[in-house]
Amino acid sequence: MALPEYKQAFLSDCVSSDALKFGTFTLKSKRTSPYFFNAGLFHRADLLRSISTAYAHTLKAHADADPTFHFDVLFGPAYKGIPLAAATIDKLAALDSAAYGRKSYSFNRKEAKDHGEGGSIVGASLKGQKIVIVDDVITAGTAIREAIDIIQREGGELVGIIVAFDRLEKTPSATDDDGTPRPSAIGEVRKQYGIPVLPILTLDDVVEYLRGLGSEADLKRLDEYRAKYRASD
Ligand code: OMP
Repeated sequence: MALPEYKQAFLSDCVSSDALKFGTFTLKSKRTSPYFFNAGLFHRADLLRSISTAYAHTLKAHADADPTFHFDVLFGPAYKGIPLAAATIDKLAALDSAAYGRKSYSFNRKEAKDHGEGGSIVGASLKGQKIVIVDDVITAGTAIREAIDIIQREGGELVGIIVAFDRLEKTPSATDDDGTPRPSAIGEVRKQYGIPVLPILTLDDVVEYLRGLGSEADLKRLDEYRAKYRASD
């Protein structure tokens, strides 16, 4: 099935900016991966616009498909999530100002402030609000669980997570290539919290893209990697 226009546009920006690279990379999990997604490269103005527009479309597509889905605040965990949340809420309002023009964003301070307005949240309060987290990549799930803890501590209700890329990879274990089916960290978060975790792109999208345009050698390495580490959900 052809990718929606906004995914195609984002994928092509990922490749042209080198945010998505093919080669040999060592991951946090120590796995050797034939590709790497680096959201940190989206610092140029046109690329920030590209990634935030793609996040906005991803969230809107979900909300359009499920009329029971509502959120109040887009939360960007410090530091990487901060510009993403601000830029994405702006793009959502541009896509549909009636639906999103009065939604808010907020983020946490890394260190709590003990003077002035106090507290660790900057922007909209999370208390009693329906919260969506925006994050770049979830691999082991450490960072996202910290963000979920903050929301719970502040009395917010987590209703969804948007991420730029889902590697569709099972969680690492001591016997990493033992062939045992295991879920991904994203799959575990979905199940544990009963919420949608919505990626702009997945590894499957990249494989499809390479089938059309990429090198045969890259495609073969990605196919092999995907077969070896594919998550059970
Ligand atoms: P955790 O979910 O807390 O492990 O955080 C995700 C981390 O995975 C990021 O901070 C990156 O260091 C790393 N990463 C990517 O950003 N892109 C990839 O394609 C793969 C990884 C990774 O190391 O698994």
